[in-house]
Amino acid sequence: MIKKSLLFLGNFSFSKIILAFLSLNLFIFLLYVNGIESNSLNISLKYFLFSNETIVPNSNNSKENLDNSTFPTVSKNSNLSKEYGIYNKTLCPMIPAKLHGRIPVKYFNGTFIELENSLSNLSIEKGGLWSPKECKPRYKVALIIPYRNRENILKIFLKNLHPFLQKQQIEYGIYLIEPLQNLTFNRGLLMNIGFIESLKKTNQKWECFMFHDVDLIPEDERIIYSCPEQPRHLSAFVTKFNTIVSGEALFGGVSALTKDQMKKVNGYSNLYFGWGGEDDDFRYRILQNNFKITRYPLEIGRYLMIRHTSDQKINSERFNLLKKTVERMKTDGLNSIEYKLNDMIIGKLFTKVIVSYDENYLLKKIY
Ligand code: NGS
Repeated sequence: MIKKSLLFLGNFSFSKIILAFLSLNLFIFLLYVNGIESNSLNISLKYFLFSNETIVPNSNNSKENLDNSTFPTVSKNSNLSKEYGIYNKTLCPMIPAKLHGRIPVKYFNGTFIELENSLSNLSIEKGGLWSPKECKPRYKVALIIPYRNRENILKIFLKNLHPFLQKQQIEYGIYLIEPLQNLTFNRGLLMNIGFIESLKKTNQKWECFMFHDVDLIPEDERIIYSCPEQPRHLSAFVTKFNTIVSGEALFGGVSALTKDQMKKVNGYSNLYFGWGGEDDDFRYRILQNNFKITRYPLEIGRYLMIRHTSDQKINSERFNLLKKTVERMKTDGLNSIEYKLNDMIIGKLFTKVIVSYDENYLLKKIY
């Protein structure tokens, strides 16, 4: 009798173990079938199945650390702590402590190699990418710069902007978008291409975009290259030939939008070939979508425009186009763009995207 019951008990626990083992396998299999394969799940499964290291829950609930709380804190010296080490860092401050006020623009007239050498201590990664090492960056920012035939100005831009951005402790990338020589320059279209290509190239990394003219250099460290809740016009006061250009109705020069805001307004119009109007069109789109444009005050929002001769022809159609901005904005922009990517050059200080487009085709497509 006792022998029989022991046998029964033995059989019972053995079948229970088998059952538990099968259920665990089934559970893991179902998770994969359902495509539930998030990072955190991977990390915890990795731990559960293969590790005897303990995950210490993040007990620091200060405001700064809340955004980190989804990441497990791993005991020091473990391999995983090295692998996932970045998650242990605290967020970089919203406004870095070392920012002072006005800064002089540095001029540069050496070669590109000399420029690269002069910036070699900044640890800029290929393609003009950078991220702070001492903290986890709050903002991932792409600078989109329509560009053609401005080598000397570009050197001054890079000489000033790389150290300026690094002081802000943001993660950033610098993208120049250049049309083939025979094409009419189209600033809005090039901004749209920069938005699309910079996201494609980085697997959708960027969250915030600075649409930036190459001839504008910030003159104050308190101009933060991040995206606040509303679109921001950064170059609110531009010193151009010794006079200050400013106005509530302007939105060109340097402006900041989040990825979502850019998508919501369908980007820039693709139809402004030549100088003028595309920034006014963009501003109408933003206001029409119930966003408010913010600006820094006169003491902060200061840029210097580097002198150059203009080689762009003025777009005589711009006022006609502006009359129909609102009517057209849902069908003319990111969702209707067509271009050819001719080349992508990964430089030491920037990524250059070389493109071509068919002016007549794009204009006919809408009208
Ligand atoms: C407006 C242009 C804008 C231009 C702004 C500032 O008149 O595209 O001047 O120009 N709009 C039209 O022509 C419709 S600036 O002072 O930078 O030369 O951005």
